Amino acid sequence: MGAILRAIDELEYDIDEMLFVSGIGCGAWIPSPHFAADTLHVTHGRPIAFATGAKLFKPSLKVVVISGDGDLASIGGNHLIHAARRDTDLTVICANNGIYGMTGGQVAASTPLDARTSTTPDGNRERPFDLCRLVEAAGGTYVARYAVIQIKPLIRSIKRGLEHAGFSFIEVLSPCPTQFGRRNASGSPYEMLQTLRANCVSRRKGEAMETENVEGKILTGEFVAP
Ligand SMILES: Cc1ncc(C[n+]2csc(CCOP(=O)(O)OP(=O)(O)O)c2C)c(N)n1
Ligand SMILES: [Mg+2]
Repeated sequence: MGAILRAIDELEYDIDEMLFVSGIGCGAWIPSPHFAADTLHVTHGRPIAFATGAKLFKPSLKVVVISGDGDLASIGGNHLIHAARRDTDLTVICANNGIYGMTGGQVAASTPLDARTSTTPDGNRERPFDLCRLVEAAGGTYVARYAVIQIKPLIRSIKRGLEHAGFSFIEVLSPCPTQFGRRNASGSPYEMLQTLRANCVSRRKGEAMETENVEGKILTGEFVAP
């Protein structure tokens, strides 16, 4: 929330010319009811569909979708890939905690392999989507990933996404100590952030590293940028 508001402030956008759309989940609470702005808080999995309608109705509106990984990439995955394919002029910010947080910690399409969730008590056996690679393959024209602890690059990236005319997608790694951490011996919320920091490698560095050293790391940075 802080990064998004700072990006809007630094761009000196008029928030009255913006619309924030979210689905259902903890991530979806970021704009609504907290932003003093127009927000649509809609059906689970459908914020991109509502946002597309609003954008078509009033093209001058800056339309920003803010929601969770389950909302945008599990139930809402089809809307995500088709908006990317159409290069619809939206900015989609995905708070990825790798789990369905709000509903009790069920497995999501973004849950890491072997991670324990309430529906995978022995560990997740399904491979997760790499959200950025998915959106890139579908045709997104600005695609980036940062963790919540990479605050300056994250703000810069949100600004680029907002300024980009076309489909921009920013995945924000946002750990959930309550539903993910406590099931996976991830330590305190502070320790989860430290682990995240240790595991993030910039895309450029990652590409130059040996394969075995990149394993288990998360690549961050811009994957598609004009
Ligand atoms: C059509 C429909 N299916 C299922 C649900 C129940 N539901 C609400 S939020 C949610 C998952 C939220 O996960 P995510 O989008 O990752 O958000 P988080 O809470 O993790 O931030 C589910 C399954 C619903 N509200 N509507
Ligand atoms: Mg989630």
